[in-house]
Amino acid sequence: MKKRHILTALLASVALAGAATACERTLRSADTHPDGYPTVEAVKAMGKMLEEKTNGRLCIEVFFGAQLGEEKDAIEQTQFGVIDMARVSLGPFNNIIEETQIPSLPYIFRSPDHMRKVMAGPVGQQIKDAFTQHDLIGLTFYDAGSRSFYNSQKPIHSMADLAGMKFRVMQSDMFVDMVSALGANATPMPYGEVYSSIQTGVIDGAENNPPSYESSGHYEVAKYYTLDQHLIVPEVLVMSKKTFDSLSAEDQAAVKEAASASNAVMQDLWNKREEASMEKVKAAGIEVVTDIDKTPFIEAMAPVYEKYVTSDKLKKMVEDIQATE
Ligand code: GTR
Repeated sequence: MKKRHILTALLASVALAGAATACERTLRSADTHPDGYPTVEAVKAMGKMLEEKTNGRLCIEVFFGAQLGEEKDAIEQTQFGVIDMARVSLGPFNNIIEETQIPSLPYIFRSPDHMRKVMAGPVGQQIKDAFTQHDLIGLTFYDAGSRSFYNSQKPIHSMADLAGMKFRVMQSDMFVDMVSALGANATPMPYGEVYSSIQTGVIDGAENNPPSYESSGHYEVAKYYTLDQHLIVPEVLVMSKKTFDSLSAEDQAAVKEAASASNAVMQDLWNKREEASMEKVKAAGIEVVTDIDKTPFIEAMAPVYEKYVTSDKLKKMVEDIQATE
């Protein structure tokens, strides 16, 4: 290599290193959603606040679109400290942390507002404490609206219409039982496999909130969406305890503050995206069923509560949620 070329290469690598070290330490955060999705943008906003608060000691890079793996794997990698942070649903925690089953119970919350209130209170704290025993720090809970069924076959107007149909659920035994209690069949699978599974007829459909239904493109292959709103599962942003413990007390506090502050950003983006997503899928010709009687759905959930709300501790959590105004 000629001298001039060596110099150019050297300068380029210095420039690159400079860009990378503008921040002393970049935390890697996983998200299954595409760039621009409210959770992705909320964690990016948290990163900006964190960089300011720590004078550039800490930044966050969001690896969106499941670049670091599907949620179950991202959770494990975060527990091991391979990934610093993960923004995931509480659903995939259900089989490993029993407390997370309670806010994941069908029809436990009266509305997304009720969920927000509960998760900002003692029940939310109880869940954060449970994370610590599993090598994770629960930083904040985010909104995920309400989840409803969609499928490629027919409009669902009642529970009877669900009979024998096959739906994908998140990888949580409780959701398998939830779908069975409604008379349908459930297949737990990672989010990234749902589109092709509907397209090829392996499953008839899945269930999710409007922004996920839209951003995943599932509406392209499952055009019947029934707003039965059976689940209001909070999202959570967790940090690896290994990463957290490696930070100074000052930086730990900054992480917690920036995470809480990102909630307002999330809320605003979420409200806008929910509306925009519904408009987009309707414009694409989706048939949305809104006039559904939820009472039989709610009543059908009794065996699920019986199976999963077993100990006094979990019963108390249910009572605390119900008592939250
Ligand atoms: C979305 C949620 C994701 C993921 C996904 C799923 O609503 O935001 O974190 O859990 O659902 O169904 O796998």
